[in-house]
Amino acid sequence: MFFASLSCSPAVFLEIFSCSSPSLDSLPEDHLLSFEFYQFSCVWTNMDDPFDSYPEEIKECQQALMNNDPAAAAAKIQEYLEKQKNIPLNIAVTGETGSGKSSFVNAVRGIDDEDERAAPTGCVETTMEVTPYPHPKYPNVIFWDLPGIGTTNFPADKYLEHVGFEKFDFFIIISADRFRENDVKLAQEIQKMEKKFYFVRSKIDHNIQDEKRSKKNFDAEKTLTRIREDCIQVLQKQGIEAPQVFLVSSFELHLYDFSLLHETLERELPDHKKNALLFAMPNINREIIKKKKEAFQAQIKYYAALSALVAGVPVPRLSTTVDLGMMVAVIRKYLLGFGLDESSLQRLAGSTGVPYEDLFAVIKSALALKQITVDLLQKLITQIVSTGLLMITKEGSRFIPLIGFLVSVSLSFTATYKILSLILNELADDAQRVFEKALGLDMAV
Ligand SMILES: Nc1nc2c(ncn2[C@@H]2O[C@H](COP(=O)(O)OP(=O)(O)OP(=O)(O)O)[C@@H](O)[C@H]2O)c(=O)[nH]1
Ligand SMILES: [Mg+2]
Repeated sequence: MFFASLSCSPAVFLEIFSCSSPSLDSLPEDHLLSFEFYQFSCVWTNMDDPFDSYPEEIKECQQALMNNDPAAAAAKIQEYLEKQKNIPLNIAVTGETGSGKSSFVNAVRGIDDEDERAAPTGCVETTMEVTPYPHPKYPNVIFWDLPGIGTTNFPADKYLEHVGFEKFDFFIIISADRFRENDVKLAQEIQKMEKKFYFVRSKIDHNIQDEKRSKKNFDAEKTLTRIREDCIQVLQKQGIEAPQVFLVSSFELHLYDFSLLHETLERELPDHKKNALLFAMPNINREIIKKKKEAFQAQIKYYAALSALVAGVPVPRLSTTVDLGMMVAVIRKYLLGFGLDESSLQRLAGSTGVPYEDLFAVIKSALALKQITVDLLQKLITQIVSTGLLMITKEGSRFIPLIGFLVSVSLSFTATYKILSLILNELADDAQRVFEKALGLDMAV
């Protein structure tokens, strides 16, 4: 039985496992905990985690522990993580023909227009059907390329029925010029359906280039402000109260208002959908990379708990077992999220014109761009332990540990937590360096 080998009762274990603010002072003296386990309980219960959207699984997990059933507790955590991964996000992209809908759908998904998964683009390719384009790395996030309202000849209300508006989390209405009557009617109808909409003024790179060519005293900020204000005024005149307009170039998402668009969407989405949006965003600024890292970090306690609850394998020099297979899967997610896989880096080199070798040269982690295997990870962990970066044993033995399972649970939890955090930090740093190199922001290096 799970608690049979513990020197404290299930109730005490759960008190530590689930209390909102565990404190050493408040623990009964006859149940002295090892420092490691104290850390385990603190991290598990006390971390500020804005991404927790399925706390009921976690409650069920605690219940399973109460029933002396670690396998069921682990299954509940798995279920929670699986649900997190599959939270659907459906984004409708609409606007008049030629406005740049399909290009936007491709750019946000980090896909070249020539890619076989790309939405067809060009002067003569007209989007005629409602077409879903799942994100290549996060298929739960789907961008829907919609035919322009003018293309269908439906009035706004019938148009919304035609495209199946219920399934969309929000609408992006794109125009390459001032917004027209059709855009406004559509927005008003979307509002009636109690859905959100955002205006994207596309091809802003064109305007900037034109202005640069024609004006002696060219000022990019002034030009952008003028275009933004003009769009807002036109929309207000036609009856949209406080239109949210974002100036975007699908060829240069890191410039202009795309970051602002992401921030706004993130702010206005329900909490449990924020992560789905974040992971689907390309790494176009430092803030997005930082937020992805925080979101990954917030999940580590669950993986560490899983590792502690299931039988892992011993790693040389680590004096505890960890679930290496699970860790491999998690690290692969980090590589994808940060674009530190081979194909993402190739594509980044292609789209920025910075040679692949130059991007490769700023990467320091031994795991970036690798095919992650259990073997590779095991070697790396052994290396980390021998360099003294990870002192699980020493820290554990400095304190009076509880005997038996509790110690192994706490050590496994702590080891997994520390290893994943260490790897995540390194990969996030690599992602920042690659981003800076790609955009030529690394002059000081
Ligand atoms: N310079 C520039 N050109 C863009 C941008 N977005 C789209 N384009 C170009 O505009 C043209 C039309 O883009 P599409 O993405 O096919 O437009 P669409 O709204 O899907 O068009 P339809 O499917 O015909 O309704 C293409 O030649 C794109 O390359 C942009 O941000 N900047
Ligand atoms: Mg199109």
